[in-house]
Amino acid sequence: MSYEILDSITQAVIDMRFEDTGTLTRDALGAGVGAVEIINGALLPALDRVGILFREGDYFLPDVLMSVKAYHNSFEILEPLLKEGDYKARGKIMIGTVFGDIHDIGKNILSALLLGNGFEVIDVGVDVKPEIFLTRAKQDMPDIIGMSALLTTTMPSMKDTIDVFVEAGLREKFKFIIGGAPLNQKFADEIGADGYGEDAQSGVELVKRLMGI
Ligand code: B12
Repeated sequence: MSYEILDSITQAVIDMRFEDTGTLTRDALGAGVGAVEIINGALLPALDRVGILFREGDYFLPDVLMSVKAYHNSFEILEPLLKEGDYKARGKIMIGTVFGDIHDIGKNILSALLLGNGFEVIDVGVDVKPEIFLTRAKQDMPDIIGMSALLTTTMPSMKDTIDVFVEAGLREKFKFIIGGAPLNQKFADEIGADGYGEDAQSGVELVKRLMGI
């Protein structure tokens, strides 16, 4: 039963039926399917499929945007449920999408899962210049700074950001973690990041490891 509902949500996102995604998500929750299960079992596979349709030229940007809107109609119902975890903050995580890049879906999922796991999250948004990461970090003093990039052309901005902290003599005050589809551990090692998470769940586990939890 739950698999059928998850498949229906996946298909509704792919088909850009943004009103249906909200209704189906509520139905799934009513049937006892968990928020994380809906994200991992329905929403993420849907976006993967949309990505393939886009790459293969079957979908154009407006189609992708409408699918993302359909995704949001589901995710905004799930997000508050993810935040209902233990609220005693276990650490402060700053997260942003790097300069030149406006992809924020992965970043938002990681933020929501971190909140759900009891971390305080400071989301500095998208298209964040290295200097802004530095200014905000000095202001909010997070334990960990997470950077997201979805474009190969914006990956170098991750190194630029770490370099700005090195130049300011503040590199050792913070741990840096990175993620996003084009990245890997090798790239993280090359730019001197403290860790790489291939998906939001591994991002949460990485954060816990770095915090010694
Ligand atoms: C949705 C989307 C868009 C939307 C973004 C909407 C939004 N609000 O984010 C829109 C339509 C705006 C868009 C625009 C563009 N896009 Co786009 N987009 C996508 C698409 C289809 C899905 C991306 C996505 O959200 N995936 C789902 C999320 C959940 O995955 P994720 O971000 O990787 O995150 C997961 C992990 O990586 C990890 N993670 C992510 N961040 C972090 C951070 C940390 C710290 C950690 C630990 C983990 C972590 O956890 C997440 C959950 O598991 C991809 C194709 C694809 N399948 O990847 C193309 C894609 C990324 N886009 C692409 C391109 C080229 C563009 C444009 C340049 C297109 C254009 N010509 O205008 C613009 C760029 C705009 C800009 N300056 O950023 C290319 C990139 C190619 C490349 N090699 O660089 C892709 C791969 C499509 C393709 N096959 O060509 N895009």
